[in-house]
Amino acid sequence: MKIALIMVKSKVYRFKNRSIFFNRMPDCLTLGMLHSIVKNAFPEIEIQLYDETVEVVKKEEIDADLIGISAITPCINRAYEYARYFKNKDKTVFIGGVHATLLPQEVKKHCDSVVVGLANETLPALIRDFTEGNLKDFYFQDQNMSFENMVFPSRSIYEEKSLFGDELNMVQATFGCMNMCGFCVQPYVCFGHHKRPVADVIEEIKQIKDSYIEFYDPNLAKDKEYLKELCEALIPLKKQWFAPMTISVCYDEELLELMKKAGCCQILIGFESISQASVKSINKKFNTVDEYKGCVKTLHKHGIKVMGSFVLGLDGDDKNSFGKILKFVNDAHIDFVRYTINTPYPGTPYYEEMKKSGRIIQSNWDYYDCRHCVIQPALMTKDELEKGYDFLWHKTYSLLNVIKRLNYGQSKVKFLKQVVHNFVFGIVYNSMVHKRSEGNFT
Ligand code: B12
Ligand code: SF4
Repeated sequence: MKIALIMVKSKVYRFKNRSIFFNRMPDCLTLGMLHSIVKNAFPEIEIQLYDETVEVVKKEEIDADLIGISAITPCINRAYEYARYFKNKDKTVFIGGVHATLLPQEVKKHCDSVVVGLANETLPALIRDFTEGNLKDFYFQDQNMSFENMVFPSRSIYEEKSLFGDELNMVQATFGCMNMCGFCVQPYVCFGHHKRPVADVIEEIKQIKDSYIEFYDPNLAKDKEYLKELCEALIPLKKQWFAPMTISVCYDEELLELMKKAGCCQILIGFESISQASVKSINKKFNTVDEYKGCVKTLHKHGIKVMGSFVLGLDGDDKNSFGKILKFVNDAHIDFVRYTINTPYPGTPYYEEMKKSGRIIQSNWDYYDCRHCVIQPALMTKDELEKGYDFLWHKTYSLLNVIKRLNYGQSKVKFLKQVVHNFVFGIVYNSMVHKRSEGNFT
């Protein structure tokens, strides 16, 4: 039996100019994990992998009995196009991923079967049922699913697809997050917050050749005791690492010291807004705007760089907010900055709330890529918000602002290295990654 697993790209987002080499760098663990799940359960099955985010996929050449498609919300329409194509060829199609988890009933209309939540246990069940002619409409992640002894992702699947033959260097120790921030899907994607045993994570990391790893956890600091245990175990491995976590870590200097010792070089923090009213509107209780600058300073003191993430267009923001944010990120000396437009994802209470109050102005999921305004902002127009988003991405990464922002007393060598790194990051993002377009591609 042959199974094809396809990761689809989104329509109005990036991955259009495939010739540019940045487009051939894999940045997702999903196919590696799905490949490993199938391979472990059914070593005899032939698995074909296609990732539209790094390669041109010729669907006419795909010949498999079972077709599985992975998509997040902004990619889901593309997944439906693929599903229609393969169903017309009498193939059996199933779809999984975040959108399928949030809106399984919608997704079912486009395929034979839907996988809801993590696929570790359900994908083998689906394949077994298919071979027995007993495929079900839905496969739901068991709420008591075990996170012990999870299979390790297949790390070399991009050897031929990517530009540099990269091995995947990402790892996930914890899943989900129950902090319930309004705009976030994490409370709903895998039915709670789950932790793998530290020993399992360490065993997996030992097998990663790269000396730098990225944690793909939504919030690695959700459980501080767990993070401490993980850090202790990471020390002998001498890896450098990056992870997303909340600002709460900045209030525990002992933990920061341990993180640094364990190889942490940068963390991503969701500051979200510099307006306390906006922060409150999304229920991000632990973010105190007045303390942001001090928190960044503390991280720098411990040798940890900060990638600051901001959500634009929250209910306390108006068209004057963008200039203030630019000044703030410079004054606070945030090392890297990311901006997204506030996007309520379908299938969450936040989306329902926006729908009820008549604020949804775009219902095509293609535009739910955090680069387009899909809801009526409270204190400005859609145009003002999108222009403010463009303004911030461009201004934040202009050479002048990069120099201002990174001038916080680090050594000359570190400063120059950071300026170059930031400048390149800015060029990449501004020219292709965050760019908005109407996306006509085949
Ligand atoms: C890496 C990553 C990216 C990468 C690439 C993602 C991609 N597919 O295009 C980059 C950096 C490009 C990116 C960009 C964006 N991302 Co992103 N990203 C992630 C991240 C951090 C990790 C994904 C990952 O590799 N997980 C590890 C794998 C193993 O888990 P998984 O993908 O969930 O897969 C499991 C299940 O979902 C399921 N499954 C998934 N697919 C399939 C398919 C089949 C057939 C089956 C059976 C099962 C199945 O089984 C898998 C194993 O259990 C997640 C957060 C997270 N921790 O999950 C966000 C996340 C997926 N991103 C998200 C968002 C919003 C975006 C952006 C829109 C905005 C932004 N942040 O800039 C853009 C848009 C991208 C686009 N293509 O248009 C949201 C998705 C929300 C949604 N409703 O879909 C997430 C969940 C983050 C969040 N907000 O919580 N992202
Ligand atoms: S802390 Fe981060 S991951 Fe957790 S719910 Fe809030 S935004 Fe989502």
